[in-house]
Amino acid sequence: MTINEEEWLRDIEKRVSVDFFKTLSEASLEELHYVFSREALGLLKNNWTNTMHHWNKQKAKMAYYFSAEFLMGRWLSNALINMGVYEEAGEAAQKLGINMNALEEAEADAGLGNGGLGRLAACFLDSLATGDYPSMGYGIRYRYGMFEQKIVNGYQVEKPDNWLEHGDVASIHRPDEAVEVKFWGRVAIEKGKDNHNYFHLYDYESVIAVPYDLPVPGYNTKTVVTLRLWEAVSPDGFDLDLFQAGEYSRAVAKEIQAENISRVLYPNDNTVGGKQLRLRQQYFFVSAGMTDLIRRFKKQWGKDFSKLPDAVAIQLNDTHPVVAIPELMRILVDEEHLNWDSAWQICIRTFAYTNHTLLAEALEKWPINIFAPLLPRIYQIIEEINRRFLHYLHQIFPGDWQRHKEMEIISDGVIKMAWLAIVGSHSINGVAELHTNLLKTQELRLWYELFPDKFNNKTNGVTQRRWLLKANPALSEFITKRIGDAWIKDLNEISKLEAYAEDPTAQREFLAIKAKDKQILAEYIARHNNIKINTSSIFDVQIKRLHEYKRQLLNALHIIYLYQRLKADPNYSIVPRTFIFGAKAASGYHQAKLIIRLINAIADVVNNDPVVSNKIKVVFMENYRVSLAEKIFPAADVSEQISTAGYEASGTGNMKFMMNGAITLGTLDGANVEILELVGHENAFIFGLTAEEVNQHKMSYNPQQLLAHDAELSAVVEALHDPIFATENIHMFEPIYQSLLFGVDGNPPDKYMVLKDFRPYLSANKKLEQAYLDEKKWAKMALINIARSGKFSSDRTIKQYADEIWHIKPNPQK
Ligand code: B1H
Repeated sequence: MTINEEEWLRDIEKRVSVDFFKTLSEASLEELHYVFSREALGLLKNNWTNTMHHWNKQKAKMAYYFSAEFLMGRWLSNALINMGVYEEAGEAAQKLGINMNALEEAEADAGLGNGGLGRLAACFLDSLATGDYPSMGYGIRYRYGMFEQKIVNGYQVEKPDNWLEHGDVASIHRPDEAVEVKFWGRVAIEKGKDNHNYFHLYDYESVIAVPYDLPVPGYNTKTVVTLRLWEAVSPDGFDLDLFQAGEYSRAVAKEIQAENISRVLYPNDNTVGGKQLRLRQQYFFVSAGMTDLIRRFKKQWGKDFSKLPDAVAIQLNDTHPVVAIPELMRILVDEEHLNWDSAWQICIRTFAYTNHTLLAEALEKWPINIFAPLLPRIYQIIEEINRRFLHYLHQIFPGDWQRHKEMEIISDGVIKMAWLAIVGSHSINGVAELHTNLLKTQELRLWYELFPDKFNNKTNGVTQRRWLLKANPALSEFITKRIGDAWIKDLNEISKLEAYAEDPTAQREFLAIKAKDKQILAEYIARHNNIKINTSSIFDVQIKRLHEYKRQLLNALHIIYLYQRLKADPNYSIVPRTFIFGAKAASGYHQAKLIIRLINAIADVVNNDPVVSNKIKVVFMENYRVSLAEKIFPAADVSEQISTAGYEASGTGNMKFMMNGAITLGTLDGANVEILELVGHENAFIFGLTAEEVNQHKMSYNPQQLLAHDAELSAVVEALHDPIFATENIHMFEPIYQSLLFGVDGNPPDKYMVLKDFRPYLSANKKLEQAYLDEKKWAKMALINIARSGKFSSDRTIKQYADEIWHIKPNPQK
């Protein structure tokens, strides 16, 4: 694709005038960004409509990705890059006296997700479009996304994320395609002429789901995939009579109730809150999406629903959209009058479920007393699914009551959404080899015994187009100069870079690029944190959600250790290091928030100590998000992936670091295991307990005993009570101290084995420092990591989903 610069400039000027009644010089950066984005939309308009027409005409089998989260980040630059007009658009902007960078910075992130799970969905859309796969995403258009994080006196403070403040830059509002979603009400049974029972809902409350379509253009292809996000609106606005009577709050109460459904993203990562509004969100977008895709199916196939599994594949991103299974049953049985057995076979063949976590607190279990009144017919259907399933189980394992009890979909007053997902799908996948194996042998062992053929692995991936090509232009150019640009669409090509791993020119050039990227980040940190950092120090980075299992605390305790050593002996030999953190804690997760406070306390002490601050610095970067991540990954030397083994299902940041030439300092957890398999122990720093050892130690581990034999570690832990760090009062970090030594909230002491892994972590850190001193060796390690990162493209992941689960084929327009 190319753009006609003159035309483009004229259009921009016209749009500014028509949309904002301003001249170019009067327009704000946000307004200019808006018109640029709408202009970019205009560029892909034909490809977009033709993509859908083409697939419709061909009756191509479609994959639908249902997800409560799509963490898209910014749209404009990636769209321009994928369309191949980024440079031309930049030049056009320059002619208007606007810097493309400044324009980009005016765009708010679409932060409609929490972390890895939501970002994975966004990477998948990029890979689906680039791979020409007939597909679509369905989700929720949250009015407020992931909260904005401020750090005030070292504490996290949350502000609403008003991402639509300056308008919706890239999506198309389609009220004419709105659908109705029904909540509450009662179920009526009617005998039909055929003597069958027919069910329908009455006295229900309607909410209207209005779609907004966001185009995701593929790289160097005409394919444009649609992400359809639903907004909730009230069917009849507000109550005019009450309003006339002066009862303003009551007049709008119903409207607000409806709109609350898509008001805000729940900021929980790897935990569930069990709130009724969350269930309303789930059913809302799932029901709207199902209605929408059935409508599309019928246009092509009429009422021949036996064709549904050949026309449609639905991927359920974790259990959040699992009500889709009983919802499809409801549509097929109640509305389309199929018999139960045929409908059920269609369901199983249509759905596939991805599990993203082994954490118990993330498993969704809906209390019947919340679920049944809100979705009475859906509840009945789940009861029937459960009844039939137990009957089946009884035939396979007669008399094995213990097993039946553990596998019941409804028991102890709750509905187990993961069980429903497994029973109602033909595919269940984990997101990394280790994770899938743990599912099979532990968490889902009974299910694996029952349905071994349903289980499979799909190791996660990330799109190299955002995380390398866009985020790190200098490194991208370095790569393309040597091996050509085929890696942009086929990351396996990047293995050709390995020929340069020992090439002195390549090594020197790589180090120069890394130095430059570090300089850029250092300037950002100087501006935002007012901290001056040493750009030749090791940039050691841990950026991810804050969770105890991810063990930011281990990293923090290591810094306290270094501080104490340096204080005791100013000549203690250490390679200068900058510890960089970025993390949001769920608003209700007190322990996680306190760890943020601790990191900031350590930063204050370390950065202001005249001796220590020459050797180490600590930076906590506020409001970690996709656009900030794009600035950090290129500048990293070290990738901290230090979760307690067995807890991080996969991780995807680990892959982004690898592509950008950072070396993994990590445990044998999630996809780290697969990174290690590829690069070997010579090119990664691996330490700590294995998942198996973590399990074995669970019963016997006693951190107090461990501290009794380790005076240095003991001093590190005691620092939590030291007024040097605990400046407000010496008890401020008591909950962290308690959790390490005694356990809190019914958890065992040091549940995540931070202290157990401390010494091994220390040794790995020492080795890493030594390796860093040898520049050439380090450059070689980094280049090998980049060259072997091909596996971790989401293009590979999507191809596996397409070939092995969805059975769909690339289908580009001619
Ligand atoms: C992951 C979640 C998650 N796993 C519940 N589970 C949520 C669970 O709002 N909720 O209720 C939100 C998110 N997120 C992550 O998925 C894993 O921890 C990562 O290891 C993995 O890389 C990522 C993508 O598979």
